[in-house]
Parts: sequence; structure tokens; C-alpha cells
Amino acid sequence: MGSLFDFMLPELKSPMTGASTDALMAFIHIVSFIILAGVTIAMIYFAIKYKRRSDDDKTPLITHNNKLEVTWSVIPLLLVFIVFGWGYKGWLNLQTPPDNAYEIQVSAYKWGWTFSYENGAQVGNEVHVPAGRPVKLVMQSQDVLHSFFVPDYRIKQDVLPNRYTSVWFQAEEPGESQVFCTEYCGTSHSDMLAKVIVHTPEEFDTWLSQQNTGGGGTPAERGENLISVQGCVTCHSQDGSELIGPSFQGLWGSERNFENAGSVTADENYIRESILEPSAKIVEGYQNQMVSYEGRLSDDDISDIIEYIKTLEE
Ligand code: HEC
Ligand SMILES: [Cu+2]
Repeated sequence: MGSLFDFMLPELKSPMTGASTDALMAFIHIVSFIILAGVTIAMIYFAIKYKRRSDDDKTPLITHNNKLEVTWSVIPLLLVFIVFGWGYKGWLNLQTPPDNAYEIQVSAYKWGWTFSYENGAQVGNEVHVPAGRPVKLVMQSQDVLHSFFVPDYRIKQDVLPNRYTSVWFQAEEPGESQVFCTEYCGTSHSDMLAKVIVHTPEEFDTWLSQQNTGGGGTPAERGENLISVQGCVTCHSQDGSELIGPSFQGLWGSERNFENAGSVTADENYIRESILEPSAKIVEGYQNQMVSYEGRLSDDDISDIIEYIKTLEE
């Protein structure tokens, strides 16, 4: 496909979902250009041909012209039908993933993505997929509306709380593509990024079998994995640097002061409460921007996270 078909579009990496989008875009561009050129040329021609040449050069009274009016109504109507039919066909294709599609569960939250695989592996902000095979993403949101957008694949699908939506693609070559959230979802919406990483099928199998499936490791190791998978790291650093929330470094055992309560020493109960009921005690100098993880983390998960936080000394 030459420059005509990807005019102003990034290189197409999923022809099965994107080829019809690109062809339709090319059609719209070409038709628009022909109309633009036609109207411009006619305008210049008429401006010269019917230029007022003397003082008694009067415009005759013209009320209407049936032939002309029918023509300029019917042609655009046909064009609109073509664009609609073509677009609808592409939309239907996007709604019907092939039967052999590889399924990955996607959970969106403020502000990141968690991808879960059949074997229990979970990865934050990176979705690994095999090349040359259709991949279906089954998506839902833990909080507000988000939208999963991969320009390279020409796919975009809203992700909603309390309801599943899905989208599919087939990346033909190993490589990387950028994922954006394309539904405004709050302060860090523009940082809600992820990558699709496409492997050869063999590499993908190896990658998948090497993933931590959540069960293994010491409690602190599981906790470290959890804060990345659950997206805590979007707002909490582990090295003392300031993000949206306070850093986890040096938190354990320190004296905490609050906007809306007295002060406490950070112990297990305090951290547990901070995770399940973030608004109960708002750390001084911060805003109430954390949502509760009630129902999203088990008691064991919370214990693992606490074990990990304990290891992050100043
Ligand atoms: C959207 C950003 C955001 C995310 C995601 C987030 N937090 Fe927070 N968190 C905050 C903010 C802001 C505060 C400070 C205000 C408050 O106390 O509610 C905070 C406070 C805390 C505190 C108290 C910290 C202190 O210095 O006293 C803990 C512990 C905590 N979060 C743990 C977590 C864990 C564990 C996760 C993931 C399971 C998480 N947070 C996810 C924004 C976030
Ligand atoms: Cu979002």
C-alpha cells in the first residue's frame, strides 16, 4: 500500500481489522479532494467569466434550477450511503472476533491497565501477544469510563464499569505498538498508556510460561508484583520521589499527619485502612484521590503488600 492508503495514518499493523478502515479513509480523502478541486476550479472560472464589466451589467433574476438542485442533493446522498455501508461493514467485522481468537482479560483503572492470562499471569501496562493470530480482549473498568485505543491496529473500544466490552486484532509481525486511553478519565488520563508487545508464537509461549502467576515467591515479592499489577505504582513511588500520592519509601513505622484526623504511626492496621478506606485519613499535603480497593484485593494480598512496604526503608 502506497502513501495514498495510509495518508496521515500510522503504519497499519493489523490488516484484518484495519484494512477496510484505511481503504474507507482513502476513499473519503479522494472524493473530498475531487470535490474541493471541482468547486475551486468552478469558482475561479465563474468569477472570471461573470465578472462585472460595465455599469449596466445587471444579474438576471434566477429563482431555481431543478436539474442542478437534484444533482447536488442526490450525489452527496449516494456518497453518504457508500460511506455508511462501508463503515458498517468494518464495524461488524470488529464486533465479530474469529472463533480461534486468543483471549486476554483487561481491567482498566485510574490510571492504568492490567492484562490477565488464562494461566493466571497478570501484567501491568503491557500486553504480550502472539503474531499472526487473532487476539480478543475482554475488557472492563474498575472505576470510570476508559477507552482502549491502538492507532496501529485501527481499533478503539470504550471500557465500562459493571459491563464487559471486547475488541480484537491480529498483529502480523513481532514488534511494539502504543495503547492510549481515549476517554478522558481524570488528572492522569494522558499518562494512562500501555504497550502491545508482539512476539513470534514460540517466543510468546516461552514468555507466558515464565510469568509469575501470582502464587509463587515470598510475601514481599508477591506484594511487589501486586503494587505494579494493581497500579499503585502510578501514584506511589518506591524511591522517595513525589507522584500523586506519598512515596512508599520510609512509610513503614513513620509518624503520619492528616488533613482530617490526628496523627498515627504507620503500622499494619494503618496501611490496611489506607488501602480499604483511603478517605478515612487523608495524608497532610495530599488530596483524596485514591479509590478504595475494597473487593479488589484479598486480605492475603493486602498482607503481601504490607510485607513489601516494610522492606522499603529510607
Ligand atoms: C490514583 C492514585 C492512587 C492509586 C492508584 C493508589 N493510591 Fe494510595 N494514595 C493516593 C493518595 C493521593 C494518597 C494520600 C491521600 C490519602 O491518604 O488518601 C494515598 C495514600 C496511601 C497510603 C497512605 C500513605 C501514607 O503516606 O500515609 C497507602 C498505604 C496507600 N495509599 C496504599 C496504596 C496501595 C497499596 C495502592 C494499590 C493497591 C494504592 N495506594 C493506590 C493515591 C493513590
Ligand atoms: Cu482512562
